[in-house]
Amino acid sequence: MAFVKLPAGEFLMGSDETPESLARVYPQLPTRRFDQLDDEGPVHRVRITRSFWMGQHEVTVGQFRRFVEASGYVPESVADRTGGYGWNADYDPATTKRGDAFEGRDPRYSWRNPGFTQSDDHPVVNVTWNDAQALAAWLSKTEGRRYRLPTEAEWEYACRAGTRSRYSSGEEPRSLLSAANVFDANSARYWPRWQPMAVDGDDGYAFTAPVGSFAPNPWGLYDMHGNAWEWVADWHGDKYYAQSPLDDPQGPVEGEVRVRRGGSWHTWAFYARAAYRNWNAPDTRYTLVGIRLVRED
Ligand SMILES: [Ca+2]
Ligand SMILES: [Ca+2]
Repeated sequence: MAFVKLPAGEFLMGSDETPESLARVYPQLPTRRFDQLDDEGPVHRVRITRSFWMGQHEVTVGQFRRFVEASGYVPESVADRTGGYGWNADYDPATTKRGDAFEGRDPRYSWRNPGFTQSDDHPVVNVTWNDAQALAAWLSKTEGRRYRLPTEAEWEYACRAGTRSRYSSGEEPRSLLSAANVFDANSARYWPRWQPMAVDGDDGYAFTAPVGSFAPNPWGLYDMHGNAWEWVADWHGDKYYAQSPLDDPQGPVEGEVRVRRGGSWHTWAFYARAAYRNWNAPDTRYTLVGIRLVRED
């Protein structure tokens, strides 16, 4: 795994953009979507007091396979026998009660098989927060250096890479076309009813892309926006930013759901913004969610 050393530093975390401003940039979204972003504010200053090494890429299928084979670890979707989620050309969300874009849970889907083709250099998906912890613990033990998930603050610091715009590539969704694999014209061929939500253009990938296929951000990190959502260490707290400490915030002490960041290959550009926060239970596995690790200095 390649890592990039990030310096200690400070930045402004979060967003306080108004619904009116967002509606101008994302006119295709219903306006109620812009009223659900309270957890992105207030914008607050954060200091990262120590340098750290950020994974240059998302953890790949090949890397995760080597971990599973060498450690004997059984990923949660296999261990609990309920499986993961997957894409199936014959599956129609409209005829299902849940209406989800993907079929599952189903034991035929797991980190090995999300229903679409992935080679070893694609980001691993259908992995849980607990699986990410197991990978970090095994690597730490094997290599004698500490690996872990980034904190949410470290993640946004790394994603922004000195920028304050909606994306590290700029303010406009179209700036993602060369910088991130998101829901685009390619993906819309498979989910035509969400065509209006597709970023205006073709990024070349309907499903996951090999990591590092797009331009890096200013700090040399790839796919912080898009490709696979990335689990971070923190519990999610709706009001956390208002009480977050200045130095090295670690998230709420307790919670029920873990944060994931950055959006994915199937995510509308609005939800791939640097400030956007989403979350799931730690045993959630899904076709869109993967891992990026930090190595300590
Ligand atoms: Ca795409
Ligand atoms: Ca990503």
